[in-house]
Amino acid sequence: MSFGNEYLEEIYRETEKRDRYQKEFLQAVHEVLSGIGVVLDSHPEYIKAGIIPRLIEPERVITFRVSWIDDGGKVRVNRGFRVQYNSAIGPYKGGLRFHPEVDLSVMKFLGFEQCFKNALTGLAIGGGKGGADFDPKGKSDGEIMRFCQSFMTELEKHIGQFTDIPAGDIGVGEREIGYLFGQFKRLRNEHSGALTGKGMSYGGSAIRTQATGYGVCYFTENMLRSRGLSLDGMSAVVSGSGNVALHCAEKAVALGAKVVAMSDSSGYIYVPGGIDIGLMKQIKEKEHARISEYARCAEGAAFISDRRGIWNVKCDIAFPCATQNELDREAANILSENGAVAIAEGANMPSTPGAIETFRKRNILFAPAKAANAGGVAASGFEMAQNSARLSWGAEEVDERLHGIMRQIYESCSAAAEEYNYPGDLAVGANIAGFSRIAEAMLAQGVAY
Ligand code: NDP
Ligand code: 2IT
Repeated sequence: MSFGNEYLEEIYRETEKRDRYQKEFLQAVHEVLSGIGVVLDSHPEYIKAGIIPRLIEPERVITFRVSWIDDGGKVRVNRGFRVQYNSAIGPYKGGLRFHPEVDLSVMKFLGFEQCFKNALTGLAIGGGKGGADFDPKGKSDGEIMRFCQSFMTELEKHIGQFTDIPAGDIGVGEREIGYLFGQFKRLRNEHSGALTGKGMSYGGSAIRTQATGYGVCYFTENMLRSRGLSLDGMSAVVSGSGNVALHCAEKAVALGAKVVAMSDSSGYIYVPGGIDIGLMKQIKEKEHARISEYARCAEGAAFISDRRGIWNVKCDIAFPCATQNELDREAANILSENGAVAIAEGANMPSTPGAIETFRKRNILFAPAKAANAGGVAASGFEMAQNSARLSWGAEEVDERLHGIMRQIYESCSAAAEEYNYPGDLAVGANIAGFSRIAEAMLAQGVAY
């Protein structure tokens, strides 16, 4: 650990002591602190106001029991969470994740990252995250609905359009948001924008489903342009095959790239001639099948049952879009040796610290998650704006706004990196730009005691 700053080192040591079992959370805190020492040098008032220790500690953590009855009549119990991290710049905002690996560390790392990401969008949204250690795999539609209803019966007490606005994440898509919203409305007798990612028939926004993946590509185009490059003609590898991965792949292909590999948690498919994204969407979104199905349907496609092996596939650009810590130092070295020139993170914290170090050392362009995947939450912000105004914008208008916001995020990360003497380091730039906005808002609002 070295932040080149004793004050930050002391704070990190304290955090480590307090939250010693929260591996992912500590990793996220370490990554942010390692880039912001330079800001403190020119802003001693942030130290005096205790901005950093206050920012590290979530404003509120709610955990709750979610009991539900499965199709066999058996009572099941899961653990639900909502981490209301920081509301300095707006109401808490962030997704809900349903995945068996969800625990407090994962919730806190995601909530912490969300604060900076949301600040980067320039919108008035604070940071939060939630979810449950519920595994949607193999559950019937009825079980999913009953689980969502039970989950919302408790969550409803803590959210609202001016307080905290959840959305989707891993395992929570449009179907789950529908069931969650239905229960929220029933309990509150209120049809408001308290959730985003809603269906278009009841208050959703055009392009919200696509926004995270599309936004990753828009950010990437801005980043590549800085080296005179573009996605056009590049070969790409996209890990995952969920919401973010599918729309990232779709837009990459629309912009002229060839996506040669995609994955799920059971393995990856390799298609040297390029994946047919329409067919992939049919298999994943309509049939809800495993990715191996693609190899059965399409010629020239191979399925390899090794999910980490995807990074061995030669490509110009890699888009990790599945989950945290899926791309480690070894994978980063292989990507680099195979000639990759850029990495753009669609998932949250997909690259390990060792991988990020490798990208830096090897001068590989790196688009960090909190900037590159902010298009999803930005479109959620658009959905909130439309709900408040009782209006609905067309797809073209939303897409144009998304373009604008991703360009602005790229420019503010790039400018912050430049200003603080880390030219071209978008990871440091994102931390500085996000942090600076939250710090100013916290400073203005004083210390509550
Ligand atoms: P989905 O549930 O739609 O898809 C997740 C994909 O990742 C699936 O292909 C899944 O495979 C794979 N995956 C999940 N867990 C693992 C694991 N432990 N190992 C290997 N593969 C895994 O989720 P999203 O696409 O919405 O989310 C993907 C990432 O993007 C997450 O990190 C999320 O936090 C982030 N993100 C999402 C946003 C959104 O708007 N949805 C916004 C910004 C970031 P399988 O089906 O086999 O489990
Ligand atoms: O990680 C994320 O930014 C999300 N899962 C989306 C959050 C949101 O509120 O749209």
